[in-house]
Amino acid sequence: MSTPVAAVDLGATSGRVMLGYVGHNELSIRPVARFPNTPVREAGGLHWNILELYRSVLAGLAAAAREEPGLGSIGIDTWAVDYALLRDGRMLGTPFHYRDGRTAAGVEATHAVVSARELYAANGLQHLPFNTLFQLAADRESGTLDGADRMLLIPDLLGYWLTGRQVAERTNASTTGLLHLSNREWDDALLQRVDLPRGILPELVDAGDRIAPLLPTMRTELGLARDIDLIAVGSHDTASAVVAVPATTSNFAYISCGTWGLVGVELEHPVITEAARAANFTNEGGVDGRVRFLHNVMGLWLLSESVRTWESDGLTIDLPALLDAAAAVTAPVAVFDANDPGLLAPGDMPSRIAQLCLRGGMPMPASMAEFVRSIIESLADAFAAAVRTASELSTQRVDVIHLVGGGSQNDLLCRLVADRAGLPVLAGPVEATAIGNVLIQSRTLGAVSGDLESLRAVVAESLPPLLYTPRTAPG
Ligand code: ADP
Ligand code: LRH
Repeated sequence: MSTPVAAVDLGATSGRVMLGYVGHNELSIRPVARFPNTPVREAGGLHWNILELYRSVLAGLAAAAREEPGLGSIGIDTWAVDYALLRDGRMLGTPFHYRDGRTAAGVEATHAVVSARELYAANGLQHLPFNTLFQLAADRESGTLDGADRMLLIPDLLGYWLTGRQVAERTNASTTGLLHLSNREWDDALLQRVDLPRGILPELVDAGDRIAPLLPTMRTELGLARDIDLIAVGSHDTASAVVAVPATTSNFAYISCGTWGLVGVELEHPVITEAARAANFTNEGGVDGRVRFLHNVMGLWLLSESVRTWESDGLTIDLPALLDAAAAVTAPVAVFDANDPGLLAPGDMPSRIAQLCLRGGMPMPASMAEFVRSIIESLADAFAAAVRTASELSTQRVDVIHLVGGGSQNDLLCRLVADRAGLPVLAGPVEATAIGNVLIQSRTLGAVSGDLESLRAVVAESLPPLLYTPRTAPG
């Protein structure tokens, strides 16, 4: 009998608490709670609604404990880069959301002392204006950092509130830009150069480590009958999603497709060539010391933010029906640059896409269905290109693309990626992130053993992905 574990996974589309069960060659997972994760704007910027989320997480965990009194452990993942500042253990202000525009000042201040090339050599990260070091630099410039004695990434903040222990899990810490690529330790020299206080950074832990037992007060709050540990998982959601890719060959690329499309390959060693930097490929830290060599493509954010705009105009949108209508479009549609940085911020997405079409002399979508078709075609094009680039830059052969996450339910997208890449696409699991989270906890508890390949074999066996065969040869 497998021990049930609880996975907390906070994505941009929703937060969820899932119960997971892993045995020798079997895995299952089911949702216990799902709740919105909507940022809040106030005059000072765009923020996490962190206390409301924490309340929802506690309610979800309490429900998990009611359903499974023998709950074995808890693991937490969220999206990367964002953090809270604390002083004497208390949170200062409300964490910023990375889509807040404040980071430009941080990029400028940082690049004034360290060039983009030097940064890449040190941390191996693609340039994203919201990488934690730029956010922290912006906070220093604005005085927000004043008085802070600790920075905790969001999963580590929630973990601290549950256990009282302050740590930084390494896969997520790798997205800060403050870990050195050579040893994945905090980069003291870089911190000094960019004038960020070393003392705010906590001790590093690895996915699979036991962080600490829950505080007695939290145990009572959750109605848990016995002591259980918070276990460090790949607390960067993408790291957890890559753990759960049901690959049965080493020649695979992955697309972790939700709000973002994270497209790349898994490597043993980083690639920090000038070509990789120019292509804006990142070397994020994976579970078990692997390297996630990937590029951030804007992802289904383009669709969800368009839907949000249409809904705020008073329209009622049924996503599956809209995707069916997009699949039925036969007119040629614009393929715009899904990587355009102008698409990052919240706001009127259809107008921004229309501007891109206009500027590129491309056909303007004439209906909502054509808009959606144009978005999906553009994403598929960017995904296929990123797979090709990942393979070329890393010399890793790719025979199959695994598309995991919420986007794997998008039949049109999966089909178009296969066609544009000229490679088979294996779609699913939808909840790859939560599954990766569950697998690492279960391995620590001893319910399953082995390397990532063994864990992936369990996923492939229990949740076989759906095959999309390309109608074209490799491009
Ligand atoms: P995140 O972890 O970033 O919150 P998810 O992996 O949960 O993202 O994926 C969310 C995305 O999945 C949505 O933006 C939506 O485009 C897509 N999605 C959700 N449900 C469906 C569905 N029934 N059909 C097609 N796509 C879907
Ligand atoms: C995906 C993700 C991605 C990061 C972005 C901030 O949810 O974690 O890997 O680049 O959010």
